[in-house]
Amino acid sequence: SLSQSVKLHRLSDCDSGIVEVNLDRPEAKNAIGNDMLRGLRRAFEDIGQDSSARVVMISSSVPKVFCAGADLKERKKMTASEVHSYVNYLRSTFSLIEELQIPTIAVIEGAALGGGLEMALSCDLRICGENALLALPETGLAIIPGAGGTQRLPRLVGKSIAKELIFTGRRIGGKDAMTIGLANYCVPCGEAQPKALEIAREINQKGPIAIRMAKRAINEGIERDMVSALDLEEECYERLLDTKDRLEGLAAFAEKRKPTYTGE
Ligand code: CO8
Repeated sequence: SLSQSVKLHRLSDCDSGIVEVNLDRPEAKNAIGNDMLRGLRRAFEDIGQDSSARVVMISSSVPKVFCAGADLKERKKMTASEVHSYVNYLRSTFSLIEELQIPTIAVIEGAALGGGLEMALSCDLRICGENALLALPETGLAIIPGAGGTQRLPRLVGKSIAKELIFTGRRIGGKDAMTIGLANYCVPCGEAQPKALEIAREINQKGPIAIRMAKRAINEGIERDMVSALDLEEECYERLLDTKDRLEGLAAFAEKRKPTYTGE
């Protein structure tokens, strides 16, 4: 266990490669206090070092909540310079999540507010239960989203919808989140985790280096102009040519069997 409030589970057998980061701070609705933030940091540093990790799910074991955002009680006691270093650490932790080479899936049952939604925005996919409640309520607290929300939300849903959500701080449900492209799926209550696992398993079957290169090409390419983005795609594609897994994929196709990829 990395901290009181963050647990890291590595799944086994045919699901080995799938890692679950579980948020468990029921008394504060998974608010990101210092202990949780350190736990998240260590969890993602750990996963970043683990060459057997293929896909990550971030989930909550607290009923009806994914994460209530920054810990507003701890913050009230912080000095200005403590708030400053806390927010910097939060920002860099979310960047670490975003820049992880393998895919990440946020499993959102219930509230994902402020920093909680910003954490989910740092993931590659978001799966919502029907009871999901997503918002960036910061302007109501006389601040702005400060851990990536003003940048990652518009890149995902477009400027106009992101502005409406940030200016009003409005809470939206899982279905609306799916409609605007914020969530990949909205499933019945309690089924977000199984849906995420189903997707994680699909990803886990694919060529591991290919998945990493695809993530890199998309994430870095989208920030570039088209000519340079296509160059990046070529570079990522070429990285795959000499892999054993590529030959295994071709052999499996010819032999009409499922490929077994080793990540080499
Ligand atoms: N921080 C600390 N404690 C919290 C938080 C929080 N964010 N959210 C809930 N809690 C605590 C409550 O105070 C309560 O404690 P107690 O039992 O001691 O009174 C306990 O958790 C249970 O909460 P509720 O009774 O309210 O539980 P409900 O199930 O009725 O509601 C909600 C759950 C919907 C999550 C509700 O608690 C809520 O709306 N919480 C506030 C969420 C919020 O506004 N979050 C945004 C924070 S702003 C932010 O994250 C900015 C991050 C970016 C940083 C950059 C800044 C520059």
